Amino acid sequence: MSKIQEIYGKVERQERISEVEAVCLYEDGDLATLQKFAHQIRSEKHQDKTFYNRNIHFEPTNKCVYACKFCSFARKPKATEEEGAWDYGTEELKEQLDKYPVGSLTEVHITGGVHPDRGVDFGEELVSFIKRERPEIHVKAFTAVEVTWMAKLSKLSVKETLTRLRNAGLDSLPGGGAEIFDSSIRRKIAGGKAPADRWLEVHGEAHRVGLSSNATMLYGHIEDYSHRVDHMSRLRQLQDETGGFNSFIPLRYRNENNSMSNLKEVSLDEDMRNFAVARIFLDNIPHLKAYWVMLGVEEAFKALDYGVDDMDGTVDDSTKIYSMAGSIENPALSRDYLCSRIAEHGFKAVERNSVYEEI
Ligand code: V47
Ligand code: SF4
Repeated sequence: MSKIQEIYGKVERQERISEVEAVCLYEDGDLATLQKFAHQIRSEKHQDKTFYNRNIHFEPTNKCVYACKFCSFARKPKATEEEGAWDYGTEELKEQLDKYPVGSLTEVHITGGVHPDRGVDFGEELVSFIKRERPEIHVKAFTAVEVTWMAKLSKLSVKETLTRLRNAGLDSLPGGGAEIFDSSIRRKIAGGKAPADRWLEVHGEAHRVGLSSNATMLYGHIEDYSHRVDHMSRLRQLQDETGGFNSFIPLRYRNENNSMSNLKEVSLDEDMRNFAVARIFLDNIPHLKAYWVMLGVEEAFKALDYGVDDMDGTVDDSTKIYSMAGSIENPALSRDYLCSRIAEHGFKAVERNSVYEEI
């Protein structure tokens, strides 16, 4: 029996596959076969349900002490408004929240640049403001990179920082800042910012203090398949220990307006291959998310056939990270649109809260 047939057999028997086997699936797996396996796994976990939520983003600043090469969003710490930089606080947050009547929103996702002067106090201020104004809203805020910076600036441990944020009302961490864990690739594209071990430490600590989280992977730039598998393997290992990850979110590198714009974006088939292998390999992370804002709406619906069970949310034109990198301008989907398109694709739309309880 050929190597690939042996791996197919393992997947069919629902056995965990190794890193070497996952690389082999990426390289030699037949896309239709990967699709079939990924679909079987998602059907077993979630039947025909496809999850979404009603969420907005709040991006408090795009000033950043780092200069990741793939980033189209960040401005230098001393950049001015004329140069496209912004600093928002509770006033702007209030303006944003006031647009939404009580009950029309279940989550605010806060992330942005790593601001040179904003430590844990600023994080606490934003989170507690939302909890005071709108206690029913789930606050998913601050990537592991932002948390690491807050801890450093406020001279606290990661655990102390997370505990303070949790006590202020933080509910979970988003999955950003993971990029690709391999140190040689990470150094080239995201030099200087929290290394892989720190990212994983922050999420492990978050899980231990009672905050769940998500995990992303930025792919389709200078990494190869072994780097993607290494990335997912480290997540799988941490998940075995803590069980705190809700969803895995592969993010295809978008190439406009950044320092790696010379790279071509990968094809749609490559996106689908990536979703399918992720669904097969990450047997212990319950949800696989297609973030339509980044991937494109049609592409995200297509991904439902490749193991994806979550479409993220309505977003309502509240994020700039992706449009600045060449993705959808003014991203917003109504609940009706999401539900009818999910149904058109043969799935049942299910509104969820941020920890995937059905609403
Ligand atoms: O870490 C930045 C990525 C991430 C580009 O947890 C880019 O539910 C592609 O993590 N091309 C931040 N990707 C966004 C994020 C996220 C999004 C949606 C939901 C959740 C969640 C988390 O955006 C960064 C980085 O990997 N990113 N620039 C780019 N040019
Ligand atoms: Fe800063 Fe995040 Fe952009 Fe990197 S990806 S430059 S950390 S905003």
